[in-house]
Amino acid sequence: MRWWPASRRTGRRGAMPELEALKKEAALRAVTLVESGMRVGLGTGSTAKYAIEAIGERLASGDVRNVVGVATSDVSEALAREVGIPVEPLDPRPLDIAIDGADEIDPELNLIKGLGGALLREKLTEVQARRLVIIADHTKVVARLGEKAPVPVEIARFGFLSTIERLREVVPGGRLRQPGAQPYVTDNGNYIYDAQLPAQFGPAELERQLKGTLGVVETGFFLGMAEVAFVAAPEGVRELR
Ligand code: ABF
Repeated sequence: MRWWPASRRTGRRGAMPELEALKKEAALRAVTLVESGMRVGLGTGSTAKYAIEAIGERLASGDVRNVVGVATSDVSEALAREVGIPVEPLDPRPLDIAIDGADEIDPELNLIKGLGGALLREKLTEVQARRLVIIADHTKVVARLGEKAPVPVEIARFGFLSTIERLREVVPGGRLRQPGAQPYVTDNGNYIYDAQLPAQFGPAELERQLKGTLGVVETGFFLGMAEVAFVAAPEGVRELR
């Protein structure tokens, strides 16, 4: 079975066993929503990995039939194939459901995603899902976005140094940093930089400013997209809506 880092960019290894068990619980709860004949958006990350594996198991057991996956990264596509989920490319048809992890979940179910490096394909896929179902452990729940994580910004590789300069004018305090020793190259051949967020800011306004910056391809703000989040904690799985 493929080894799946918790985050392809930060290289954070799989979390402690009990946290992994919680992530798996959240994933299994979400996968109960998958029905025969569905087209399912398959997320990226160590929590989404459990959902992909569980869908594969339900297909193998005959519990569901004719489920097709649309993957949000090369890694999730490879895992889907490995567990026997037929995979199709994203096309204009709506998806019945998409199941994915997140880096932060606020009380309004606004999300920061993309520290796994797949934000562009995730957003392109998940915006076409009738239902976006988020799965996470309790450490991802925050009172406000930016509390624990930066927001990743995918930028075109061509002229990226100029884009970085433009971004430094937009990001509060100009706090923009490369996530590692080298720029992280996404599946789409773009770079990802992380924008540190201040205590007070408006996510929708900042998203508009970032997206309006020449050279920016997409951001890790997923605002108003999720229908429900299954969040696993030691006391059980909570359903946040
Ligand atoms: C994907 O997986 C990304 O949007 C997000 O950055 C990451 C979360 O990773 P993990 O589930 O491993 O914490 O959903």
